[in-house]
Amino acid sequence: MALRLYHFAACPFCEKVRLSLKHMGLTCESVAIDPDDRGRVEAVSGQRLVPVLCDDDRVIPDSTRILRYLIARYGESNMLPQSPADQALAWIVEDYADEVLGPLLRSILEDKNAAGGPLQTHERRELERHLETQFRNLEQLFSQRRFAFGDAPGLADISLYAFLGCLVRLGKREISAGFPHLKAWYGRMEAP
Ligand SMILES: N[C@@H](CCC(=O)N[C@@H](CS)C(=O)NCC(=O)O)C(=O)O
Repeated sequence: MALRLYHFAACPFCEKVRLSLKHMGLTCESVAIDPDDRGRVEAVSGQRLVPVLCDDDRVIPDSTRILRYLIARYGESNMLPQSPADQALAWIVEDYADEVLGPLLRSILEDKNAAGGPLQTHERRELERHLETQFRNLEQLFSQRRFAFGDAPGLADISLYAFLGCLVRLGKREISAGFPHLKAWYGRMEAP
């Protein structure tokens, strides 16, 4: 096994893979990419998006495909809950983080709408409302559980944390005290 990850720091999809590799106890060579120069990513994978994982001569683009590959190849390593139904839900949360939180947070952080234009006031208000709804749902979840599927973090927590962490770090925003259980979960995820 010789794992190599092409990535850059501010990418939440890359963060999800970095955190998962660490959680699984897998060591990996890091190839830090300049977001404005995709030459090395294109050369190795034939496309420009990061993350890309290489495992010897196998090349895997896309964070979800990478995670599915790592779990299938190297074992679940506490990434997935026990029951098959909960495992399916964990992958559904992973997809939710990519497809709902990802675009929402990106629009808010970059102040751009889906078409790439500047946000109008009413669009910004609508996005903040949508984010508030996500926070309310997550607050309810973590008011009942320490982590998404019990007492230890796994794929679902890592996926949520990778995206919310971008909002906190890049957007310099805090999880509001109005969401105490979500804030406490975030603190548990931050702990080394
Ligand atoms: N579905 C992909 C999305 C990856 C993605 O959008 N990566 C961004 C960085 S966060 C990127 O490389 N964007 C470059 C571009 O859009 O040209 C995944 O899960 O890995």
